[in-house]
Amino acid sequence: MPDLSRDTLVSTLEEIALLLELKGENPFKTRAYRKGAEIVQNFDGDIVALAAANDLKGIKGIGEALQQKLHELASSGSLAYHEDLRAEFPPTLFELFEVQGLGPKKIKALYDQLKISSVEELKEACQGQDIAKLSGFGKKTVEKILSAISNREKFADRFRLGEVAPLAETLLARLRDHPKVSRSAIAGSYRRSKETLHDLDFLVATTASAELTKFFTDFPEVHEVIAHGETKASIRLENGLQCDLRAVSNPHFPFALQYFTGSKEHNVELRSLALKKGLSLNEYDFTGDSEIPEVQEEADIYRALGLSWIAPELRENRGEIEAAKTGELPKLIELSQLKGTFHNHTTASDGKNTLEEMAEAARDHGLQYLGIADHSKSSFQANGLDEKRLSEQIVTIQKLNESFQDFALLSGSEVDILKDGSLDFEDELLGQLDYCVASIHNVFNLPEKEMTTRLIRAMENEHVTMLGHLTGRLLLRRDPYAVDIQKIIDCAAETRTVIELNCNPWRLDMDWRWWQRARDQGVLCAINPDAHATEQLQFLAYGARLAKKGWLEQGDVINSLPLTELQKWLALPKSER
Ligand code: DGT
Ligand code: CA
Ligand code: CA
Ligand code: ZN
Repeated sequence: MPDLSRDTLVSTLEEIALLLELKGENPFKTRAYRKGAEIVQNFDGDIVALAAANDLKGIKGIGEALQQKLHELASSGSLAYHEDLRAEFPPTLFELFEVQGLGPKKIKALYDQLKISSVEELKEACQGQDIAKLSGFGKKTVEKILSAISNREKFADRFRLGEVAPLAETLLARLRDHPKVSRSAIAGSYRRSKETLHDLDFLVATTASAELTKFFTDFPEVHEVIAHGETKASIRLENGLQCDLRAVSNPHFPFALQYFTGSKEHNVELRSLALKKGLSLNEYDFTGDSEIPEVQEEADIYRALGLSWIAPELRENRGEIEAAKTGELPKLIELSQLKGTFHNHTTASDGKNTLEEMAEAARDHGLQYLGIADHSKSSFQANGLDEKRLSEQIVTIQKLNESFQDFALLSGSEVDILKDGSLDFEDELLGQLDYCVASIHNVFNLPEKEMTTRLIRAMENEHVTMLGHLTGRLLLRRDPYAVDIQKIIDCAAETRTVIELNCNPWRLDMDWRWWQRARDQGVLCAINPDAHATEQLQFLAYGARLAKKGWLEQGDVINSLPLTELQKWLALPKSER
């Protein structure tokens, strides 16, 4: 079954409604699709599975025609009716759908009245006078559209780590398994675990480079061959991602791996260190007047320069070379050291799996505890729990826990931080939980000062164990909201509030660039997948990678504690943690 989300069903129906509207079709028909989208959005249950099983009969507001279309979409991953409709419009029109803040009404006005059917045309219009004639396009709106367009340009050629990782590993395995490849790796920003990437830099050691570049450009995923030479090739995949391959000899491999892992800034420092030792370092080898060190693997290069091997995540020229000189590199946290997690959802709010299913998946992952933090009542769009449902969940979890050995579910809540910094539940109820994650899910547009005060007020609550997804950013999609992160770190240190490293590949929030500082101030990190389905527990791997990038060690990460120690820690008042 195609891996298709509720969002896809909803956006497809909405798009159909809009296209019918643009065509000037009967408004009843349009309304039926729009209503359908709304019903699918709010349906209490696994609507995707029901649609795939053609089991939508009896759902009010979804007629037979719509049932069939949803079934086709959910079971095959596409819908012929939708594709045909799209084909009636210039393909560039659909770019407009990707501009943040541009809803169906506005797109229709632009298309009908100004004949705008591409982002390029929209940009021109926004810079000129014409657009002011349309109702609903005041100065502020136009500014917002222009900034959304510039965001789109900025992000156009980047990809989220989690979006490329599965494919990257598949392609790497294919190269590794080639009989004429002795070593292989993905270098570049992928190896450094950057949160977003421009391209993938594959590297192989081989004696048959021409055969390998051909093998690479013949991959079935290739959309376009950008360059194809004897030892180098570049391809673009169907999803737009560029992949480079360099084929080198086995002795050159460690040098190429070091060089193409980057970062550029790290390499500049390293080369100047080499020069001081009378060695010149490039992507092939060491040269120079000094004795040439023997190099079998990457660590030998660092050792030759008087450094311990530096984990790729740290190679951003943020003090790692100095630390490697003095033997003060951190002993980085490992995925295998995580014993549990706190921020996870179930079908009680907007998750896809039940408590039992989530618990089973967590045990399969080898975790000792799984924290359940479903949404609170203000997040009604996510079916947040009210006081009664949360109290019931606490009891259910207690009962379930009686059936486990060496494993426990923890009762938590992802409680909404309201606009003024107060919480969505009273202290009395929060006090009955094992812990609580406090997050912002609405009113994102406060000025920085107010937003910071809002978060600080939440942290000052004794029951707030940790802050969830600190800045609300969605990588390559939505900017972080305005917040003074240094002040938040100060307050976290003072109030002993943990800060989450949200591992959802869209978030990876708090940003890795802040963790070193937070750790220095004694702030603890919780690596949380924010799992909305059992398979999303795998996001922990991205969290571990980004935690490394933030220089974190086992002792900085609260969910590296084994269950019994964690329970003792949770039982302490915040001031003693
Ligand atoms: P990105 O933009 O996500 O692909 O980031 P990277 O770091 O993967 O950048 P990329 O693919 O352009 O190059 C991979 C590595 O190769 C880079 O991190 C360092 C090295 N490199 C590439 N070009 C240069 C250069 O002109 N000078 C130096 N020193 N290093 C370079
Ligand atoms: Ca790259
Ligand atoms: Ca590259
Ligand atoms: Zn959340």
